Amino acid sequence: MALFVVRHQHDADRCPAGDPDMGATLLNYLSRPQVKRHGVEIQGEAIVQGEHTLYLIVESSDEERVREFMQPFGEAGTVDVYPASTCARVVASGGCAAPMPVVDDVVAAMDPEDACQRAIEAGLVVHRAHPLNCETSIPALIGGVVMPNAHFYVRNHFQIPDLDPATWRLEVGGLVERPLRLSLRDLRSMRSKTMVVTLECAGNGRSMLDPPVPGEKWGVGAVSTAEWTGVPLVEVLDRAGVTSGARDVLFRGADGGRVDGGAEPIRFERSLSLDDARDSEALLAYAMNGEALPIQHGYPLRVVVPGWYSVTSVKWLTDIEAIGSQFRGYFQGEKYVYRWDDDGQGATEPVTLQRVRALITDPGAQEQVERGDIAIRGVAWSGAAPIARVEVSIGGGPWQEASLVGSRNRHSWQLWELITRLDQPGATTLRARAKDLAGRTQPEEPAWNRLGYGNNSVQEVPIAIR
Ligand SMILES: Nc1nc2c(c(=O)[nH]1)N[C@H]1C(S)=C(S)[C@@H](COP(=O)(O)O)O[C@H]1N2
Ligand SMILES: [Mo]
Repeated sequence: MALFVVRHQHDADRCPAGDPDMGATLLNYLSRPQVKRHGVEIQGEAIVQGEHTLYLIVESSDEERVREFMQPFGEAGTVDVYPASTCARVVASGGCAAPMPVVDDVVAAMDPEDACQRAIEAGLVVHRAHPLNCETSIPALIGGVVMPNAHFYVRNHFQIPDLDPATWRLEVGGLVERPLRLSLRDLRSMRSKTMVVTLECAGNGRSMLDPPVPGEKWGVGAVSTAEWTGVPLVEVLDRAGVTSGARDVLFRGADGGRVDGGAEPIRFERSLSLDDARDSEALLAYAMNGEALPIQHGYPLRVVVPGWYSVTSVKWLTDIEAIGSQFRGYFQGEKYVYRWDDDGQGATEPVTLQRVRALITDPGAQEQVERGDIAIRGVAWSGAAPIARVEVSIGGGPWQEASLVGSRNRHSWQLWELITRLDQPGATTLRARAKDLAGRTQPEEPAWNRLGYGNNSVQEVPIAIR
């Protein structure tokens, strides 16, 4: 279906709506079921007050049908038909005049316009329409251990693969005794495990770095928590029998494309050392919050590595390969490494565990708060260890210890709250900081690095007290 904007104008003395009979006939003509018979669907209609001008936004397979449908209006005045597109489509293509983005022909992909439209409708903050990147809006984080799937942040490097579960297979090979080829049904029949796990993008908080660095300009919402169900990675590795020469376990996604102007498209690939693969409790997840994995989160199967920055949690998984050396592909050697120097020439350090961090979810930034008793709430997490304590400072005042709410979950964020009083009207700031059981704390200022990863500096939320 294509989108069109239609404009009809007539002279004041020929206004069909001026005659009650003619007006009624018009309304019937424009009624949804009747319009449908012409192969046209009306999305919106409006008449410009006093201008004798009607605008319609319609969908139809082609312009000819629209013109045919508009014929009675042509008898009363003029009819113009303009091919049109949605805002999501235009932004995804990179401008009003640009054709739809060419998706690298690696795999069948989801329509970028659809993907973007859905994200907008779910209230996600879109940072890039294609490939789709959007963060969870902080007020939406409030009140729950898990994020509903539609509100879970989305981080993509390429187009979103549209995989057919009937033909999709997980290939397990490389340095293994028994290569495997598993269908979704095979995986579903294996021992399953359900875990609540927080995923955080290593670039979360990048927009706070000064001087600014390239990359998606994440606020602090590139983090979410879900209940994941799937097969423990070790089950699959053991079934395949990894041989003693293996060093890394490589995960390959179905998505791919050209990076940095490279001639050949590459696939999205990441690895874990064999030890980390075994010790991390990694899951091959096919369900998210009790539903099949949504397409943008990796349908039909993704890796979920608890505690690690989620670049390692490869979506749309098609291959697991045991390899004899340390993997150094683009997303492991070039990107997702800390470069502490500013010329990019020095040593690098891979992005691994999520750093300890607290977020204030309530009240929200710039919120007006009534003077008196107040509950300040948020979440806190750390890849290395459970959260030991969270403290809150109001207006630069002393740090007050918040209480940790609910169970201490090893791999998901911890809810916390502080009930306190705010007596001074005016503008102030709230800050929250967390410490984990391994003794890790948050820095006051972001630790600048070239690609802007791992910024876990203490968050500051400005509010106004009335
Ligand atoms: N195949 C594939 N897996 C991927 C990515 C990707 O672009 N392709 N992005 C990674 C990054 S950087 C992050 S932060 C998480 C985001 O997961 P989500 O979109 O489900 O929130 O997926 C990871 N897995
Ligand atoms: Mo990420």
